[in-house]
Amino acid sequence: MLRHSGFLAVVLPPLVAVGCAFLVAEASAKPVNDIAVKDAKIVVTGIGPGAGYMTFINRSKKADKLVGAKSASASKVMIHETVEEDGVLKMRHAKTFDVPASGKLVLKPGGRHLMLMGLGPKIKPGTKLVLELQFQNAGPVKVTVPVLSPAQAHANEPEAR
Ligand SMILES: [Cu+2]
Repeated sequence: MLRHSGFLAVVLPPLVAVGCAFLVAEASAKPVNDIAVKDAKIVVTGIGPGAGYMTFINRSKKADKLVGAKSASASKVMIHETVEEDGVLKMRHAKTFDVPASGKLVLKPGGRHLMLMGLGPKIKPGTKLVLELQFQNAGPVKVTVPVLSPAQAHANEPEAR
C-alpha cells in the first residue's frame, strides 16, 4: 500500500505537467475567432461546380462581411446570391455577404451560397475539403467541410427529418 501510493506520487506530477503543456499548445494554435462556421457542406452533382452552404455566427458586437473565399481543392470560389428576375431564379455574383453584429447569416439553396469552380475528380461525396473564408473584421477562417451528394444534403436538412 505504501509502495503503491509512493509510485503514484512519483508518476503523476510529470503526467500533469505534460497535460498542461499540451493544453497550452492547443489553445495557442487555435485562436478564438469572432466568426464561427456551423453546418457547413459542399454539394456536388458530379458535373459543374459545387455549391457551399453553411451558417456564419458573428460573436462580435461589430457587423462583419465575407469578402472572399478560396480552397486548394477548387480553381475558384465565388460568392453568389440568388435573385428572381421575371419569375425565374438566377444566380449572380455578389461582392460581399453581410454578417450582422451578434447575429448570423445562413447560406442555403435558393439564397446566398458559395460556388466552387474547377473541383478536381478527387472531390466527391464522402470526401472533405478545406475552405478558407476571408472576413473583413474577423480575418481568415479555415473550415474543413464535408462533400455531399444532393440526396445526402437533402437528408441532412432539418425539415426533412
Ligand atoms: Cu451559384
